[in-house]
Parts: sequence; structure tokens; C-alpha cells
Amino acid sequence: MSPPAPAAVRDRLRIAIQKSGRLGEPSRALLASCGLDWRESRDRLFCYGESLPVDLLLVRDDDIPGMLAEGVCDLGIVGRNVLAEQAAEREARGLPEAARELFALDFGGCRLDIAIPDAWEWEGPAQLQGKRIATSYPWLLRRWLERQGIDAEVVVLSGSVEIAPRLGQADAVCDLVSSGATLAANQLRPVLTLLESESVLAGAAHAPAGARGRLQEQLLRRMQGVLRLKDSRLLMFQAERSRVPDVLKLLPDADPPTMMQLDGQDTLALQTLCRGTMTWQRLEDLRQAGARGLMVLPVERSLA
Ligand code: PRT
Ligand code: ZN
Repeated sequence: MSPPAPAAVRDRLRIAIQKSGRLGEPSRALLASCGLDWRESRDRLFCYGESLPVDLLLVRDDDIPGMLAEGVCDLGIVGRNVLAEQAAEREARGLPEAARELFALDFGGCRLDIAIPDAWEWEGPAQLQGKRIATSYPWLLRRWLERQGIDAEVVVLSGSVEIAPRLGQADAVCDLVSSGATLAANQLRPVLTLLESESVLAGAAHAPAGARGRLQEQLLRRMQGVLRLKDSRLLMFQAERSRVPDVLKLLPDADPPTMMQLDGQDTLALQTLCRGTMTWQRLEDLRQAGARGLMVLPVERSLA
């Protein structure tokens, strides 16, 4: 446990993000679009929040779950894979949950897959019995093997997992995959997915109280607003009441629309937030189904 911080420091919210690596830039961009800006310390490890009392800690992603557990930060942006690995380790050691996923952030998508040499004929999980599997995610892998009733040797490596079979260190691997190019380059192919991952906003097991808690809620609302608007457009149109159901059938990705009856007519004016791309073809299909005066507008901000 870290010593309690002085009262003035505790009023400020702290968010840990990856210093560099894949999630660093998109994490900063997301927080900036929530209206945050910072002054960076000379050592580039700390960013002092200027517009809101929200500071950033720039760290290695693997340190984020532990920092949440120790109360060093209130929130963290980290891959679900890292969070789940730490949770699996705590579970195995009989420790209580220390950090939890609040919501997914829609970047850094990948999978934690088991991959085998191209030359193997895949016969199912039982084939891994007695094999050596190299991974940087030993707790998730061990838990999965245990649940499957498979007795395999877990070879823990901190990097370059994909080359382990070629070096004779392992028979198969359990590693993160996005495009699959790295596996293919090492004559491996994925056969099982243990975890679908992406970057997530993680919070401490217990949300902070008082001013810090209110600040956290405010920030979470802003983040959800930003995520909600990603690729969203406001669609406005008119349609005769009888044709509205047909038009709405073409908008499965839209929120329930706001409808207004135009005076003395059987025509409704509708507006709704759509998540999918609003191509010309979609607009033409909507027109065909009875929508008139279609307008697609960008949405800048939203607060639920
Ligand atoms: O320095 P620090 O410890 O902070 O960074 P890091 O090197 O541990 O992490 P980094 O920046 O590589 O990844 C951060 C997070 O990005 C991961 O925890 C995942 O949540 C996410 N992510 C998304 C990925 C990938 N995609 C990914 N493809 N992390 C790693 N990879 C690696 C994978 O390990 C493999 O070596 O990329 C290779 C496979 O890529 P493909 O495209 O060839 O399949
Ligand atoms: Zn890391």
C-alpha cells in the first residue's frame, strides 16, 4: 500500500496511460477530445491537467492494473488483455478484485490466441495435452488449460513469443494477434481464441468519493459522449406516418427517433442519431422507403 497522499493532491483525479507504444497516442487523443489539456513534466512521466484537475501518469501498460490496485491512480487506459491477466493472477492467488473494466474504448483491438505450427493438423484442444506453450499471459493460459482439463507446460516469455517454436523452446504459442501477419511469418496459425481484447477504461475496485468521485463521473460522462458520437451522424427527414415503420427498418443502427407531427398533416418530422456510415446509397434506399427532405448532420458533442 502506498502512503496516503496529502489532501491537496487527493483532490486531483489521476489517469494512468501508456507512455509510448500502441495505446499512448489514441489514449491522449481520447482524453483531449473530452476537453482535457496538460502541461508535461520535463521527464515526460507526468502531465499536469490545466483545464480540469485531472493529471496523467505516463507509464508502461503492464504497471497500470497494479497502480489501480494500490490507489496510485483512479483510472487507467489499458488493453483488456493486461487487465484480465492481472485479474487471473489475483484470482489464482486468492486476492480480491483490484481493478475493473468500466467500458471499452474502441481502439487497440486484438485477440489472445493459441497458435500452432502450420504443419500440424488441428484436432482440437486435447491435442495440446503434454505440449509446451510459450506465452506472456501465463495466468490466463493456465486458467484456460485448467478449465479444459489439459495438462500442458506453460513457458513464460516476456517478448518474441512467436519465435519460441522455431527455437525449440515450445511447441505452440499463446499470444496477441491483430492482423495475423506475425504468426504467418513464423509459420504458425491461430486455432483458438482465449480473449477478445481492445483498450478499455479501467477503474479501481471502489470508485473515489467526494470531489474526486464527482470529477470522475463527469469525465466518464464526457468519454461516453465522445464514444457515442464516434462515426455518428444526426439524420433528419420527414415521412408519412404510414411509411415510418418501413423507413425505420432501414435504420437498425439508429437510436429511437424523436418524432414531431407537422401541423394539420399526416406527415411526421423525425430525427435520430445513426452510427453506421450514411452513404448516398443508404439515403436513396431511405427515400425509396418514404423518407423526404433527408439531411445528414455532423454532431460535435453529446452529453447524456
Ligand atoms: O512499453 P509497454 O510495456 O507500455 O508496451 P508493450 O510493448 O507491452 O505494449 P504494446 O504497445 O505493444 O501494446 C499495448 C497494447 O496494444 C496491448 O496490451 C494490446 O492490448 C494492444 N494490441 C493491439 C497489441 C496488438 N494489437 C498487437 N498486435 N499488442 C501487441 N501486439 C503484438 C503481438 O504481441 C504480436 O507480437 O503485435 C504482434 C502481432 O501483430 P499482427 O498484426 O502481426 O497479428
Ligand atoms: Zn507492456
